[in-house]
Amino acid sequence: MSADVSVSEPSRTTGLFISFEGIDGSGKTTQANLLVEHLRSIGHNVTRTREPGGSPGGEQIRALVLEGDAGRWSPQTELLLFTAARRDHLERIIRPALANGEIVICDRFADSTRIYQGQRGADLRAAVEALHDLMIGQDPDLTLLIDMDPAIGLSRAHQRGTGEDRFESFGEELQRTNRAGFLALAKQFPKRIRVIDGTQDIDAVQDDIRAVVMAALT
Ligand code: T5A
Repeated sequence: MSADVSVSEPSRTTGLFISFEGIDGSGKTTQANLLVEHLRSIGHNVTRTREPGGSPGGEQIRALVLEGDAGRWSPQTELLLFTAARRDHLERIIRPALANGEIVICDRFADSTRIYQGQRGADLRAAVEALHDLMIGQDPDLTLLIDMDPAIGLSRAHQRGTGEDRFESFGEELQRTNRAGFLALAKQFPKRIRVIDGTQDIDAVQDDIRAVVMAALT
């Protein structure tokens, strides 16, 4: 087989599930897009998706949870909505793509629920895990956690201007708590979650990400 053919026909027969995580505005979307572009350019089949959303039903739930007043939903109701969206997304998009041998790159997954909902009440983290085990039962093979100063992340997220700002309206203190929570998760799952320094320029962050992903693919 020539070098050209091996590049255009990667030999993966089982999929690889990669998620991006981090606080709001940490650069997940930018980095996920660059990674997808790179992996496709070297011949991989990639499904690019996101949460909340990713499937038609999941996107409808996305509008419910991300728009409106901060107090629109209680943390418990949010947990149910995010889990419902994730279940639909898994059934319709993620599992079929993985079964087809594709690399799935997902902008946020269950770790976001562990942090954004699980840290908002004493008994909520246990409820998040129980519901995850019952209804989702799967975590990514690899999670890229983009670590970022909360003030910078929040100012970047505010520039987005999409109206999906319900969580950012909780303010910088929540971002600080969430950053600490993500870093603690990375210590809890050191094999799956890799911490990337998001304060570097875009290309340098991407270089670090590619090094981790290419190692996972070999
Ligand atoms: N949520 C989600 C839950 O509460 N529970 C859950 O279970 C799930 C799944 C929406 C919200 O939903 C919550 C968490 C969130 O609050 P989201 O759509 O992923 O989730 O929202 P954000 O994280 O806020 O997404 P953003 O698009 O704002 O941030 P990103 O994707 O982290 O950042 P990105 O790439 O869009 O970059 C933001 C800006 O910074 C610039 C970019 O060009 C862009 O302008 N930038 C950089 N500038 C300088 N240097 C760099 N290295 C840069 N990288 C990016």
